[in-house]
Amino acid sequence: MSKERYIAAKQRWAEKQVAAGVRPRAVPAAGRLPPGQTLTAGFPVLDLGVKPAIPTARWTLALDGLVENPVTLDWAAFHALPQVTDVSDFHCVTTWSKYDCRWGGVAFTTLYELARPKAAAKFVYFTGYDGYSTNVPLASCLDDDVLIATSFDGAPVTLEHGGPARVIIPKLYAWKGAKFVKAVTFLENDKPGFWEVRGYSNTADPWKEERYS
Ligand SMILES: Nc1nc2c(c(=O)[nH]1)N[C@H]1C(S)=C(S)[C@@H](COP(=O)(O)O)O[C@H]1N2
Ligand SMILES: [Mo]
Repeated sequence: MSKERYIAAKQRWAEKQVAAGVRPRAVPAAGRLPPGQTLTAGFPVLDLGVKPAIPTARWTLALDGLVENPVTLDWAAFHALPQVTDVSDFHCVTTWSKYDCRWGGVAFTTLYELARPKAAAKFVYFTGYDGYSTNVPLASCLDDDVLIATSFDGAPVTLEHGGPARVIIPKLYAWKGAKFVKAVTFLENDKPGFWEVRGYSNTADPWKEERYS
């Protein structure tokens, strides 16, 4: 399937969910699995039909927008920053969840301290090498479990799962974490990303079943 047809199909699916009245059940989260989710042992792959193969020698990550210190990190500079690991659960809006994902990389807060966003910056806009984008309030990015991950279960993040580096924001549905991440842009005003302009929720809290808007 072409990229355009694939995206159109996913968009129609989201629109159908809204038209059919698929609404949050507002079931209080009993335990670890958010409402409406099913646990999977595997690790499905979701992308736009494009997997941009960026060799680490050519990889860069830009920290830009409303910041005191705009920087573009290459692979060595990124790895010279403090590295952390965090184990978290992964929730995809298409209803699968995966427990105990062990991600390694750089904490978002480290990049935040490096770039020094101005006081007016309230939102973060992530861009991927595949043209993907997604938006998140800055406050949601400052939790300790938010990483730019370059490893999964002790091995480099594979291309299909968004390598060389991907964003992980465990408390939000997984589309808020850009794979193949290329830029982190700090903004004063919110700017909807790829799926957000196509009917997905702007806020994306799995515990409130904020799937589509
Ligand atoms: N760059 C990019 N990031 C992306 C996507 C994408 O298509 N391109 N898909 C998102 C969606 S919808 C999900 S559920 C997760 C899927 O990650 P996975 O393929 O590792 O399961 O990546 C998110 N990040
Ligand atoms: Mo997704």
